[in-house]
Amino acid sequence: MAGEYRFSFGPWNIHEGADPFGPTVRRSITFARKLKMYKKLGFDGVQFHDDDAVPDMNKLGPREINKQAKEVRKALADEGLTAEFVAPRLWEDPRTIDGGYTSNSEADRAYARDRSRRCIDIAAALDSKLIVLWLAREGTYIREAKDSKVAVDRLVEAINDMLDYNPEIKIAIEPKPNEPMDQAYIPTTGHALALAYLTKDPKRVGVNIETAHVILAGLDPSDEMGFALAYDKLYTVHLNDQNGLKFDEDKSFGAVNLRRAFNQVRILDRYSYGTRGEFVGLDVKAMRTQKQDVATKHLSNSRTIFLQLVELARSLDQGKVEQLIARRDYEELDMLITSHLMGK
Ligand code: 3MF
Ligand code: MG
Repeated sequence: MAGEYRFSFGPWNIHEGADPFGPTVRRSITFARKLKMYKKLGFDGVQFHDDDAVPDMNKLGPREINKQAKEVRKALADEGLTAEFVAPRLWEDPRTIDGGYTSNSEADRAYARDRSRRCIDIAAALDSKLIVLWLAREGTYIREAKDSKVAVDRLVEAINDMLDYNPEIKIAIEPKPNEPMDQAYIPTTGHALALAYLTKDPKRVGVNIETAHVILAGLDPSDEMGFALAYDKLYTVHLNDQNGLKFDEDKSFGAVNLRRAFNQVRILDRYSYGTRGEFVGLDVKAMRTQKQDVATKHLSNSRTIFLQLVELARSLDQGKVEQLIARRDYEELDMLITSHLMGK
């Protein structure tokens, strides 16, 4: 059944290995060289931050931004690749140190909204209609620093501004409960979808669910996906894995908990995820210990695991599952799933 799904990742998923406690351990690979790796690794889609496509965009006017983005579009076409989404990178600028859309400073909020419009321009130039909003610093280190009610009003205002700016785009909010902030304002799928319904065009606002972020919130990734699917709002996913409540690890998909990965694949496959053009997106990092020449295995391995789990989801004896559910024999169902995952 391989080939039914299309996979994507972002250029930041091939990286130099720096962490908060140590410098880079691998050489940088240029964006042009990364593009050449996509197809070989089995990927058709490229996820972008706005400045992955147009570096130094803050120094450029709209015309020059558009010109550079068009060049990237050409480079993608030459490789047979599609731009899946563009995300405004709002968390690195000094003006967004305390959040962009929810900053207490009017001037800084204006910057965040302006940058988001430029991001939308880049998406249009790349022929993508999807904007991902990871609300990195839209939260606080201490409760008293911002007003949480006002923060939500401001998030709605910012999203409305984007929806007005380009009537073609859809926005996928990527919830995450913490890191870099102590508390994020939009920590879960439920928060993101509730926010969507406060905007002026809820039909165009959905979610990007990342496995690790859900685990950090103490929730189950496949249940969060089911929630979004019930609302028809699962615009994309960031599959990876996470070993409990620590820093955001972005491990290879299925590397920590195969059964949890199986259940994500099972719900996606059951509800025909991907058949309306959605990509299976990965957001995975190579281990810091990985050597240069083998530092893309986390990507191809995650894809392989996904496809193997699709086979397992489809070969599960569904009749047996239903029988056991009818009998309420969940102990036996538990055993059936574990045995199936062990190939027994
Ligand atoms: C952070 C993330 C981000 C987002 C990316 C695209 C750097 O935990 O997951 O990756 O996925 O910014 O929105
Ligand atoms: Mg992510």
